Amino acid sequence: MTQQKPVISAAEVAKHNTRESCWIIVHGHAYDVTEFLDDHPGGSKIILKYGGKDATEEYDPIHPPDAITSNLPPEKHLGPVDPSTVKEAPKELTAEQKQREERSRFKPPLDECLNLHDFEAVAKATLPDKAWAYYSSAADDEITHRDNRAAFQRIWFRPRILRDVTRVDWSTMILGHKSSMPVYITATALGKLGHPDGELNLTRAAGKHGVIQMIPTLASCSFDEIIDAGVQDQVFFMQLYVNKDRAKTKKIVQHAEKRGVKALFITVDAPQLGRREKDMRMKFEDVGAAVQAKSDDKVDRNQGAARAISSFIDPGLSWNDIPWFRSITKMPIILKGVQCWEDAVLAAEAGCDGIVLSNHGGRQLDTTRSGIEILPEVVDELRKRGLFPNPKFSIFVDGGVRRATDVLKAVALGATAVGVGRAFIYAFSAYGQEGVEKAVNILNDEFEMNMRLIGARNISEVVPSLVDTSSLSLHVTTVPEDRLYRGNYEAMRGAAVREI
Ligand code: PPY
Repeated sequence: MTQQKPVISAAEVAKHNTRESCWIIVHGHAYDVTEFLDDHPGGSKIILKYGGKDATEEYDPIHPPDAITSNLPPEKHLGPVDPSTVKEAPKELTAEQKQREERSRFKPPLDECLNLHDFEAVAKATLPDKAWAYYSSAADDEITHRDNRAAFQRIWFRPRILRDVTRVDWSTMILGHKSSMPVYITATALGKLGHPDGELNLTRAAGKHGVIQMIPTLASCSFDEIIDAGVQDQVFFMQLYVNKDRAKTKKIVQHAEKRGVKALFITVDAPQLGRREKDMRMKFEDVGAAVQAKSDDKVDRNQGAARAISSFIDPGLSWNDIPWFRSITKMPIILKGVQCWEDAVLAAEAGCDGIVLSNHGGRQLDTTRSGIEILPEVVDELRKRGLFPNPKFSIFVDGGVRRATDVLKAVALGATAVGVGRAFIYAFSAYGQEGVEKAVNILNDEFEMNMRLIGARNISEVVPSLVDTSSLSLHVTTVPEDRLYRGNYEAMRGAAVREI
């Protein structure tokens, strides 16, 4: 439609830079956003900052490409802007950008990444401050975030010997779909903060390596873009934040099912978004991705990127909604964010197809236990009730997974597969699609070696007796320091300066 409209000059757009008449340019097209100003989930101030100008660079990381076209009525799509009239303003790099560019020049070659931690180190050095703050931040004192990692270190192996491990196979089935490893790429939002191709880096790598990707509700790329980037028969799951407006949720779910998504993971641990202080300290200015938000939501831009765009999520979601989800989709329904055996049992009894034992990467309630720590109690209680093992009810775990040994520990304790989120974002933030492929290859190498060393030839031989969990629930000492997270919590800058 927009293509048939007359070409507009940048000078004409520039005249409309006030609250009374506000036009912006996104991807070479002009839009009249005057009436949308107060409806913008990120508030009007940020749009007004770009009134009369090209907002593409600011818009891209935090909006799916179709956000503007699908939120504005067609008459507000003004038409293409004549590129010859657009004057590129000379770009002044900020001190932070200059430092990052400098560090990026000395980025280690991809081959030097030997494990998944390495991607985090490179991402920390090279990502823009806001992106690093958003991805790496966790709730409050980040204790749960650190313990997600530490919990795996409280499990020890009891390897078996002399089992002829010439051939080992770590491929598996996840919800009836083949996966090259008991790992899936879990949902993480705002992929374009880290890399211009955002989530597509994951899609392309996953398609090549037979790994399943969970598409996030708040991806930077549009849902259809992600599906379209998949190879034939590529398996996708979908992560869902449930909107207060159930009609919107229904539309999203049914569209996903129509496009062939194989399972629906409903996030149940975020009735309100946790305080990620590192993110909040960034005072994220543009907060627009939540195109589902309601017009009367107030936006506090001091709350960080995630909190500012989460107002559409329904805190009223309850067990009573499960039958409704069943009525609108035939996809398996998995609850993501279960944190105790009681809720695991309720989920099984409610007819769900599975659960993810997860604390949302430590980003929600601080000092909750890690998914891996909860797994044994969940398995025990389900087993007592005849609900485990059960091919119709799968248990997944996420949080802190960086090594194939972590995955094997979870599988030994009864998980079908584990989700890996941040490690893959860091991989593409640092090295694009190639980084994700390298991360998958590293995991494959680790699986081969570790399957041999624990004496398991295939996933069905990865059984509880291969692990010692006697220390798993001990919280008698403080969470140990870990080279991965040292210095991850960033203190208030002013205070740090005064200390020096
Ligand atoms: C998170 O940041 O933890 C998320 O799950 C994504 C998100 C982003 C913005 C609003 C709500 C959730």
